[in-house]
Amino acid sequence: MTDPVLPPELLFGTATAAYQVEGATHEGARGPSIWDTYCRTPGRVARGETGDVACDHYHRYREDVALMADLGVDLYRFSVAWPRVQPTGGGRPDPEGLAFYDRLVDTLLEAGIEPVITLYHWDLPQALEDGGGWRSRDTAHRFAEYARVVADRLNDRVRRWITLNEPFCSAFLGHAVGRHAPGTREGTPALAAAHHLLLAHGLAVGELRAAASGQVGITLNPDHLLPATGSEADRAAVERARTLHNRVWLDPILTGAYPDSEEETWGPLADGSYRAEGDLDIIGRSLDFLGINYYRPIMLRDAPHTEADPARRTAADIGVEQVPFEGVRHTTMGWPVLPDTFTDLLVDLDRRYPDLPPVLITENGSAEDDRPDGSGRVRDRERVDYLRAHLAALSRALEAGVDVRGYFVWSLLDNFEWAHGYDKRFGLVRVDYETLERHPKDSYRWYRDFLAAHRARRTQEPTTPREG
Ligand code: IFM
Repeated sequence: MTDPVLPPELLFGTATAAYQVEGATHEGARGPSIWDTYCRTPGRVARGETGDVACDHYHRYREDVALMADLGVDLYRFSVAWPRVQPTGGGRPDPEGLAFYDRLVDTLLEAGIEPVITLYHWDLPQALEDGGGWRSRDTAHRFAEYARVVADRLNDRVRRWITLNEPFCSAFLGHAVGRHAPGTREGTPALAAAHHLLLAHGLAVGELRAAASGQVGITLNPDHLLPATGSEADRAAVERARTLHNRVWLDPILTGAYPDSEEETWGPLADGSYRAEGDLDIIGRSLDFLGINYYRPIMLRDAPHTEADPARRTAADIGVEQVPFEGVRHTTMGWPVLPDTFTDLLVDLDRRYPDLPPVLITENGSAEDDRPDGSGRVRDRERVDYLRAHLAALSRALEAGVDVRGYFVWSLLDNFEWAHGYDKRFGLVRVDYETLERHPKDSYRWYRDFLAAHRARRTQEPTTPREG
């Protein structure tokens, strides 16, 4: 397969998140986050691994920025660790915590790379969890204050802001499935968490607009959901899952209303007791871009609820079951590689949401079983094929009229893959966790060549300049 040719104005980057790469969890006054606690709870994370050291990006960020400069990316998406900035989730910021992000932003700008900040990539200060966490409305207000602190400090240099990363995971993997921190299995409180995350997003949009002149968006991970059969029951199962995975996020943010499919999905759990008048006006504040993370489709069939009594169900117990895809390659995450579904998802979102803002693909990539050969080289052909095929799929979405402005590979580095620990490797750069040495993989060299050709077209082809 040859490399796809994408419009020269499309921006490219790589992405990481604080808890997955920074390490240095005891540096400065940083407080514990819910992930520090979760990692220390026996049986939660594979092999008992933690983000304590991770890739040591906190100390090695200069080397990582140099790698990105050599790669030739336009953008670097990283997250700010809330407990590094406000150790207990409120009050006076820790100067040492903020200073780290100052240094990182300055180093990026010196290297000609635009910083793109995610304010929340799952590391809630533990002190806030102790007070109810995302189940509590107060956490949304604390988040807005934190957003203001970071924006006041960095808005002179940062032009693109992402409020939350994948609130679906925070709310439902965290409070209903229990596979992410804080690791509980709840009903209505998980739906309250979802609402408060949305409210936190909307309040932060207000703060960012007041403090910063840059662009503001959110990153969601809408799923491309397929029914296992054409039966009425399987199609209804997909619609329930669409509400849980996609609509409960996209509808309030883009249309200012919750979907009418909530009752069919959650019954009495979605009692709305946690919603206040005016919340939807805040949640629906207009955005400059929508971040979308995409990796793989999901196939579903109708299935019995785990719990017969609707009042005792978790918010994830919606009567659906995943069905494996046969005859396709799977990554080491067990995710099927079906790039056409990336086009389908983007086109589908564009049709469903007429007011869809310009899109940034804020994550896309694959975890592979890549190992160095005798000479230390990582020949990760599967990752190159994955990225190439997904870029070709993106190009088809653009041809179909979807307004996509940027694309980020997940991830720059191998890193801490949450409950899976360190053995799921997504990086363009291999990290040797014994020595913390970085070793660019073949996919890094491929992306570098791809970006060089892309940049060359910028100077050759006349483009219509546009914001973004
Ligand atoms: O590593 C994660 C990231 O933190 C959020 N999006 C999905 C990635 C791969 O699972």
